[in-house]
Amino acid sequence: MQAAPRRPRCNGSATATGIEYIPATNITWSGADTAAGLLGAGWDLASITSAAENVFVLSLITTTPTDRMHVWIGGTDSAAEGTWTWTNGDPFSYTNWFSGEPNNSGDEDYLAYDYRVGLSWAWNDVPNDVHGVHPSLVTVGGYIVESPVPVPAAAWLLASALLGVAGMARRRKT
Ligand SMILES: [Ca+2]
Ligand SMILES: [Ca+2]
Ligand SMILES: [Ca+2]
Repeated sequence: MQAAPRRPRCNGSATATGIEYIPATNITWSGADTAAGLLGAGWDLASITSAAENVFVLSLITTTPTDRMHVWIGGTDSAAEGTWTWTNGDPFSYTNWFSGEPNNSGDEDYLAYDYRVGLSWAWNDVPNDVHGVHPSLVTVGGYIVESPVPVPAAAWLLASALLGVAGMARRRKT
């Protein structure tokens, strides 16, 4: 029996509590961080602290991804290079970096899901204005926000089931 995630969240509507994907073309990480805080007390950019939460969050991204589309989450190493933290204070333990990331290439202190055709979504450290720095390579599709609210058990059971499928897909690719 797997332990429940420490602070599970629910998938509510855009104005309810939970965990949400918010489309926002080419927004910066700091812009997304500010927008998340404006949703209300307790809202932050999302922390991804388990494989099940990773799968659940990816299921929320409704924008059809193009190669190198990025979606912001709440990780940063801006305070101390190489020491990653979540803006909501969750422990930074689970990770889902692409192979070779984080590379701090040219100074990269902000965390995003990066969609790479043939590899799907994983994490990359990128600049605050990654589209501005790489305008012909990278687009930003939006950001994930989260507030600390219990999630219905059914949502996590579904995420766990999807995780099994994703695990098989990953093994086939490597
Ligand atoms: Ca979280
Ligand atoms: Ca960095
Ligand atoms: Ca990077």
